[in-house]
Amino acid sequence: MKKIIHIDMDCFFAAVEMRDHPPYKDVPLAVGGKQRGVLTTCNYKAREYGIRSAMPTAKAMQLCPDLVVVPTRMPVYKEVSKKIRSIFQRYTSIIEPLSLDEAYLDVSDSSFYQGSATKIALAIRQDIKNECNLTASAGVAPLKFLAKIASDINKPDGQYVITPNNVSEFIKTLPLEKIPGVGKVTIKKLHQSRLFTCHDIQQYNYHTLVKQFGRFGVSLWHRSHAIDEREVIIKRVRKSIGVERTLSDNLISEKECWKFIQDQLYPELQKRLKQSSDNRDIIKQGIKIKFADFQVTTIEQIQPTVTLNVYQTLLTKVLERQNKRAIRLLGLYVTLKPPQNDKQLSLLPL
Ligand code: TTP
Ligand code: MG
Repeated sequence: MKKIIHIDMDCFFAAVEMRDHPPYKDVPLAVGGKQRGVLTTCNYKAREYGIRSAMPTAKAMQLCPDLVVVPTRMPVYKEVSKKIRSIFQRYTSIIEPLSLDEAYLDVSDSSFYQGSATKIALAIRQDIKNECNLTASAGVAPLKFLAKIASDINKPDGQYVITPNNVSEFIKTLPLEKIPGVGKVTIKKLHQSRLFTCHDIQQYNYHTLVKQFGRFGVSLWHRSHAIDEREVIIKRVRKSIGVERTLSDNLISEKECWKFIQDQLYPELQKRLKQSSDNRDIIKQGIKIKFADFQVTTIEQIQPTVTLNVYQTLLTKVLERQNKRAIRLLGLYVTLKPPQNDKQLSLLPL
């Protein structure tokens, strides 16, 4: 059995702001927003009012008129992120960062604290506290997805351990929406089939599940039986090459988007493709869009050679999902054929 730790900083951007401006500690605080009108995150005081990441600032202000909104300071967060990764390195070299504030660590072979993952997690959190003056939460489990779920249980500034002996008991009552990758749409469908917990999936007919949910059903069946064979991957195999831009002014019309793609993104993508040392075949062309409310959507088409025309078709199609929302980020990418020895990666995301 592996020993995996998932570490996740508490209200990361907001915590950094409170650390650097102590008066913010006592007020509801959110980060981001003013200009673009959307929040990246907020502190726990603000969460008491129902404020959440990706919420429009106007809505947050309605919920809490005293909310203090400060701009993001990405370079500072990146610096902290580097620092916490250097702390992780003290305990294991098998580290898989998921974002600036989150990582999986495999400590199965670590000799620190007689190999106690619980104590290693405590030590890491203590180091972060001492050296960054910030708090982190941790989850410890024999499987990746359980470690991630566990890190949320005693948040903030806490940790939760699922021992190999406790796995099956823990899984039984686990609500399906807690499984990373199960989103709002899927959960609705699952509930319609009267599937609420992993135990429900265990009792369900495998073939019916796969018929209803396709490949996703297979992954869900695995997770619900406590199967997650994913390793903590130090360096990911590149699955795509792309360029994306957060726009200084949100775009609205298809025409504006198309101009931006033609003039900026497409030439840049071509440059990247030329520079790329990955000499792998292309499978698909795709477009990524982030709307003003932070919802991200992508659209792809199988296409072994990159052409501008295909991007035009995809743009028209993807904007059918716009619903009058402005666009804050546009990206073009291609997906690459995996190298021959690349193992089949799991279907459920991290
Ligand atoms: P999260 O770990 O999702 O959130 P958090 O650390 O703020 O809060 P929690 O205590 O619940 O872990 O995200 C980490 C940081 O990423 C967050 O501080 C801000 C940033 N972020 C965005 O910029 N946009 C987003 O939509 C989200 C969800 C996060
Ligand atoms: Mg976090």
